[in-house]
Amino acid sequence: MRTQVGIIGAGPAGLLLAQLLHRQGVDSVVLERQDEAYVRSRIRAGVLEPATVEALCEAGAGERLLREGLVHHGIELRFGGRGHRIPVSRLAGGRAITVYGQQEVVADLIDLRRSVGAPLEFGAEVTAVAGTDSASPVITYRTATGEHELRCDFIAGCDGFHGVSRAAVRPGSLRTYQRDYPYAWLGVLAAVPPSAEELVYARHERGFALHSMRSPQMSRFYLQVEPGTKATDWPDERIWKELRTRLATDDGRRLDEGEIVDRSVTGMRSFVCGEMRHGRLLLAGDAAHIVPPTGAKGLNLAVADARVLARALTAHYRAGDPGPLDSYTATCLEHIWRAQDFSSWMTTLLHRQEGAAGEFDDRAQLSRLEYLCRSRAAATALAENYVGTGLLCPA
Ligand code: FAS
Ligand code: PHB
Repeated sequence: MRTQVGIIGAGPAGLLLAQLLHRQGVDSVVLERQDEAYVRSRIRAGVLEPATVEALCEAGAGERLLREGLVHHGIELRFGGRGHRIPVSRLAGGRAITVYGQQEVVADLIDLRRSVGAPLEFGAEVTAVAGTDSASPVITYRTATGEHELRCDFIAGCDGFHGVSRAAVRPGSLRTYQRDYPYAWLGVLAAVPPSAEELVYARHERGFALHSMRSPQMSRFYLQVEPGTKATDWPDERIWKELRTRLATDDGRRLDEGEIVDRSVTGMRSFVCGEMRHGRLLLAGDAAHIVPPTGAKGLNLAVADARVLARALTAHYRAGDPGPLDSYTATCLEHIWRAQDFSSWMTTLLHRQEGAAGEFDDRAQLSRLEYLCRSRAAATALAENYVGTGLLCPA
């Protein structure tokens, strides 16, 4: 087979890139190793920045999102038994976040890909990428019917942090930046109406907790846990007891419980590739960077990369302009590092750290939280970063 752009991975980055290219008349093939049911059911992110909503609408995948997404204008910081609302929209020029599960975004993009009849192959595991320094790189992949080759003009590595595309880059030629964190997140999806109207980020001496949601009927929670924790270490009763403790307020706000339908543990790291273009191989999304989920940036970064890459490949094919591809990394790194810094800041602001330095960090954390609730300037900086600084897509 041959196509213009071979896309590895049917996550948000790969699927959105494929659709944006399709709308510009650029052909692509999406290869995904998991089966469709697995991809559609994966529970991950939940908060969309305005730029992400705009990109999905631009791609033609915004109808259900605009109908079912929950628009939020603020978040709550909870510490010392009290809640403090940050009026995000009022501080960030009226921009709001939209709560809409990543699995819904992915489902909408898969349905759209099917509706335009463009190639999307599940159960197609890419095993090798070759010739990326040539004008005709080759993807080798395996399906139930055997091994196949896909020749392309370009390969988009949208295969996540553990994919094959970054691994295909010549060893030693990739500058990377990494920061690890001494904690992880236990994510919980529960069939119970949210007990809060907006997201609640709680800093508690026993650890961080987050009350998010997916719909008026489904709540999403996270608990800071030790690295290496298994989801099976946390039976329902232990989860609810810990959430009640960490989300408790002096005025006794209620936390409704319900059936837990999913639980999983996610590690925490910050990671950036210093170069996202390697000849005819372009990395996008988690294949190029990872953020700790506290800042709700992972999905939004993947969308931002796909938008930049779609415009760069379109400039190459439609105008013969190599400029946007040449500046692909520099353009993306601007929003990537802003999101990295914010995600790291939100993470250390709210998570409990053990050990001697922990006591100093505790006092400094509390001071930072109190300052955020007193200072309009500090709260504005949080709000601007939370909705996305729009460096990439000026109004
Ligand atoms: P993805 O990982 O979504 O997609 C990559 C795709 O490539 C996958 O479908 C994979 O199966 C496929 N693939 C990999 N290797 C392949 C191969 N060899 N051949 C073919 N296909 C291959 N972000 C937030 O903002 N908030 C959150 O709360 C949050 N929670 C998360 C929880 C978990 C468990 C994980 C893993 C991530 C979470 N994230 C969160 C981050 C997440 O949302 C990512 O940022 C987002 O999925 C990135 O999208 P993609 O870059 O498309 O990568
Ligand atoms: C989620 O709902 O999955 C979510 C929300 C906000 C975050 C992280 C995750 O900061």
